[in-house]
Amino acid sequence: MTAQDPALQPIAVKVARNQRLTRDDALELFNSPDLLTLGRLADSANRRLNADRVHFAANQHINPTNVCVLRNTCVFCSFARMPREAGAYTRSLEEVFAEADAARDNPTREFHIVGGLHPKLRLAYYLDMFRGLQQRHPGVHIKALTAVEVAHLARLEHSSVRDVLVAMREAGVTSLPGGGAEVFSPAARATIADKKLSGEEWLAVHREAHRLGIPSNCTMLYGHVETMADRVDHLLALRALQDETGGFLTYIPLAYHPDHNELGETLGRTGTATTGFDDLKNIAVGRLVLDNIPHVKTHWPMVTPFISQVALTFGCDDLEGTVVFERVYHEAGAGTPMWLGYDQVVSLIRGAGKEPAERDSLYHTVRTFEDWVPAEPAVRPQGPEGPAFQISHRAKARARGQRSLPVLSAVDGSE
Ligand code: V47
Repeated sequence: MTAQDPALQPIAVKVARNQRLTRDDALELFNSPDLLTLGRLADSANRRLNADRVHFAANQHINPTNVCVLRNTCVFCSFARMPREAGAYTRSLEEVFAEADAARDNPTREFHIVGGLHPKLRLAYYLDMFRGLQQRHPGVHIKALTAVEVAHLARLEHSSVRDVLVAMREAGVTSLPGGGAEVFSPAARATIADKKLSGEEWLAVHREAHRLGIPSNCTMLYGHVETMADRVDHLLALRALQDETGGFLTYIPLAYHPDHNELGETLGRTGTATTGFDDLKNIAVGRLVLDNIPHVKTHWPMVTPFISQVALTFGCDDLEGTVVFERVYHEAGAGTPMWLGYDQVVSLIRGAGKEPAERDSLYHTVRTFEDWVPAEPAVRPQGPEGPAFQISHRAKARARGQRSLPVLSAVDGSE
C-alpha cells in the first residue's frame, strides 16, 4: 500500500507485516494529514481481526443519579449536578426498575449503567439494583459502573476495590464500561478533571476487575486540551495493561462535547464539537496502536450516525447500539437522536457493506442477518428537527439556563 504522506510509508510496511507500532509511529499517525492512508491501514488491521463483521448491542442506558461530588472539578462534564442544584435527580430503585421495564418492548440485551459519584448512595443500593434487574430481565447483561464509581464506592464503604467488584459480580454485573479514563496525562487531567482518580488508579481498578474475571471496556476522551503525545501515551498505557491481563473487550474513543460545561466556555468552544476528520483519525489510530484489543467501537451519539457509518471502513468493527436513552452527551450539546431503532442500526451497518451481528456484552454473537428484511425501509436517522430527536427545544433552552435535564418527550409525553 502506498502512502500519500511519506512519513507513513514505514508504518504501512509494519502494518502489512502485522508488527507492533512504536510510540514514534503512533505520533506520526496522529500528526499525519493523510486520513485516507490511516483509514486504509486501520481497515486492513481490522479485517485481519474481524473480517467484514460489525457487531452492535441492543442496549439501554440507565443513569441512576446525576449528583456527583466532582461536579465542580470535572469541568468537561455537563451531566453532573450538586445535590441541591436545579435538575439534580436520584432515582429510587422502583423508578430504575420502571425505566428498565421499557426493555420489555425493545429487544434489549444489555443495561449500560453509569452515573454520578453520589455522596450518600451506598453499595447496597447498587447491589439491590443489579439483583432486581437480573431478576426482572434474566436475559439482559449488566454492564455497570465506571472505575471511578467503583473506587468511590470502595471509599464510601471503607472497603477495597476488590471487595466492591466481587460484590458487583455476585449481584449480576457481567462487565465494566470504559468511562472515566478521560486522558491519563497528569497535566491534562489537572486541567479537566483535577480531583478525579488518577490514570494509574483507573488502570488499577480495571486490572483488579480483569483478575477477577470481569472484562471491561476502555475509552479516551479527545478533543479538549490534550496533546498528540497525551493521546499516544494514553493508548500505550491501555495496550500495556491489555498485554498483562487480556481483559479489555473494546476501545471507544469519546469525542468531547463543549456545550453547557465550564471547559467549553473557558476554551470558547461552545457550539463546536470535534471534527469528522479527527473523529475518524481517532478510530483509525486506536485500531492501529491497540493491536491486542479485539474490538474498536464507534459511539454514534457523539460523532453522529453518519460518521459512525464511515468509521466502519476506518478500522471500526462495533457500532454503539440502540442506546435507549443517552443523556451524558445530550446534556453537553450532542445534536444526535436519543436512540436509534434496531432496524436503523442494522441498516447503517448494511449500508456500509458490512455484515451486521447483534452481540451481548461479552461479544458473543446472538443474531446474524443473512435473510433479514428490514421492518421499515432504511431511513436516514433524523437530526434535531425530526421526530426521532427527543429533546425538545424548549427543554433544551431551559437546560442551557439552569443545567436541568432535558425532557424526554417519548418518555413523559409532556412537550
Ligand atoms: O467518562 C462526559 C464522557 C464518559 C462529556 O463502555 C463526555 O461501552 C464528551 O462510560 N463530552 C462516560 N464526553 C460514558 C461511558 C461510555 C460511553 C460509551 C460506551 C461505553 C462503553 C462507555 O462520558 C465519561 C466521559 O469520558 N463525557 N462528559 C462531554 N461533555
